[in-house]
Amino acid sequence: TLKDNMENKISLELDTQNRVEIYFHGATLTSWICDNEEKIFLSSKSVFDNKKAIRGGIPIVFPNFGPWEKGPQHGFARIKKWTIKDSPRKIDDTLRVVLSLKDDEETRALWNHKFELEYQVILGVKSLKTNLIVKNTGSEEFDFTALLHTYFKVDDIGKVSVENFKGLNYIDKVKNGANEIEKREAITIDQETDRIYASTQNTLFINTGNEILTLDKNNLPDTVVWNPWIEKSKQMSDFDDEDFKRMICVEAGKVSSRTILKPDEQVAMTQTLKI
Ligand code: TA6
Repeated sequence: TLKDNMENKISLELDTQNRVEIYFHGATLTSWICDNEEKIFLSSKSVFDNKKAIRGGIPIVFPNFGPWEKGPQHGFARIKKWTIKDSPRKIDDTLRVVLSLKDDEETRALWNHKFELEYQVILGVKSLKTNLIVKNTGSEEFDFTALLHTYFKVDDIGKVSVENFKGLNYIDKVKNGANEIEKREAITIDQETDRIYASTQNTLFINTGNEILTLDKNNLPDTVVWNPWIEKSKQMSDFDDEDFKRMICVEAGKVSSRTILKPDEQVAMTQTLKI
């Protein structure tokens, strides 16, 4: 049921043990309580000024992953105000809300295309599905990259491992974009890590130290693994110096190649998190 529908965010409560919180700013899901436990990391220093991207949660990266010449890095979707397209509704044993973002003068000034984004958030018992649909509502084709920049909450990064990447190519942004191959069964984090794995499996396993969280994805072929570690944490004003110990980003995306949409075409990209 829709609870405390404030002007900045909505909370969806499936039952007392399972609920999510979504800010209209960037349609940023900032909390996923599952079996009464928070699974998503949100920085205690995150700025909620409806300007800066929220530090944590699941920021939506569109129409560009990474730096670009048309505005802030990672595009404008995560810093625009989204609206409710379909109010929260019970569907079988899940609760679903749909949010949307359409082009406006501000976005067209940065990136001159007409689009509609639809973001379906579907909360189930022990699962959270997020489906991002990109529609080209204009008269010319455009291309984009997109990604769900999910911050997972962990107790101790030293106990975390991420699996199912062995043998895959990755771009190592910590080594000036060097092209490497993952040799490990399990990715562990003991230094700044910022890697773009291409053509990854559609099922990934995140061992948070407490449990194995499964990330199933569809039409999100790439996966970014990021932890800022010590130095980068100090450089982020909206992130505690010690917060690198309490989070890991495993980000399902479509970023290794640009997706082209012709007029009236659309594409859906889905991530389902399960305990
Ligand atoms: O997803 C990893 C990354 O691209 C890192 O390089 C780092 O920049 C991170 O995103 C956070 O970016 P942000 O713009 O949210 O500070």
